[in-house]
Amino acid sequence: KTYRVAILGATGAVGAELLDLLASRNFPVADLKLLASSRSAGRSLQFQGEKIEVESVNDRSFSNIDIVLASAGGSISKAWAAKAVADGAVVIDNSSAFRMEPHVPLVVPEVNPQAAASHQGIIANPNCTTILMSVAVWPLHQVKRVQRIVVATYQSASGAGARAMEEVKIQAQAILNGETPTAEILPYPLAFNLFPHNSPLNELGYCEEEMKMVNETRKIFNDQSIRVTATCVRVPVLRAHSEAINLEFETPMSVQEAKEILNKAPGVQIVEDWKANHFPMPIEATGRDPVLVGRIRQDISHSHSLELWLCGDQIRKGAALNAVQIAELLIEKDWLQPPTSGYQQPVTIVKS
Ligand code: A2P
Ligand code: 11C
Repeated sequence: KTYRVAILGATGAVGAELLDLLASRNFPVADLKLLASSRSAGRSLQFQGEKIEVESVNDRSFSNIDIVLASAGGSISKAWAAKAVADGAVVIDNSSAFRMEPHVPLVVPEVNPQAAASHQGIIANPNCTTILMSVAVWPLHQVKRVQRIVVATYQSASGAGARAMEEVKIQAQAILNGETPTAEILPYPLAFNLFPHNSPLNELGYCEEEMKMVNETRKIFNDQSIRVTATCVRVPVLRAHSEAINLEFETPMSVQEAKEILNKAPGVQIVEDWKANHFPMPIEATGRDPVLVGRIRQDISHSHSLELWLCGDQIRKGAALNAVQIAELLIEKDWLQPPTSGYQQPVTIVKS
């Protein structure tokens, strides 16, 4: 069986990766529709050696579509997801628009695949930093409960989109030419610099990105009591995020036990060469599927805690790959059936 697929945001960084993954994973595509803004209408993109014209998203875009992979930002998802569902499609949404709504499953296939079964037409792909962290932490949490996570992120430019990636290169070139870099997409020059994540701050001093890590982790783990605190930072790396994670367990977990668990964990690859001081790096995570985990060590300040370091391709497992894996899961489990009544706006919306 094959499926009619639409990519909303096909010209973006995640859109390009979705195209690549659908081809390389031999996703059963019957027909592919590429959607973006009117700016891109008429452009062509390659899929399996064929040129497909990009269309400006419109009222008729979702008729005869089975699966929509949406990655054009929250406002675009809010504007179009319900329409796509009403037209009979299932929407796998990469934006934050629906993640915390109670009736929308928030899915990392290695962690909570069963959550996808109860979808009402929209399934949310978590925030990239949360996906990478949950793939590494969940298998440990299954064996010995993690009661608190303290995480610091080192997030690449790709998280701010394709144009931000281009901007960092231009900024780097400007600096090398002895010029002063300018910033239009990013809030400040990122090349040879870093800055705390620029999403809106709440009254407690946490930015939205940090609160996504708190709230999304709880929802994915289905554990409202797990305590999470995060510091999110943008760094001048093109497309892989890194995270320094401290895990406090209810009862002690040894480094050896953690390594044995992570060695068998789906989606994880341990990268550790202590003699060479070689551990996960963004350049080695780039273009790769697994979350690279290393520097697994006892926290010398707490007998129940471990430290670890990870890197994962933000565009791939942090976004496009996770979305394609959700689509594959729906097909494999026969959970794709369109809802009979369309997407229902829930009465209460839990704010992230
Ligand atoms: P476009 O290239 O036409 O602007 P990124 O996150 O890498 O910046 O990509 C954002 C994606 O979302 C792009 O494909 C972009 O298309 C798309 N997009 C942005 N605004 C709209 C819109 N108003 N309608 C549809 N797609 C949009
Ligand atoms: C970043 N993670 O790196 C963000 C971008 O909730 O999907 C994606 C925001 C989101 O800035």
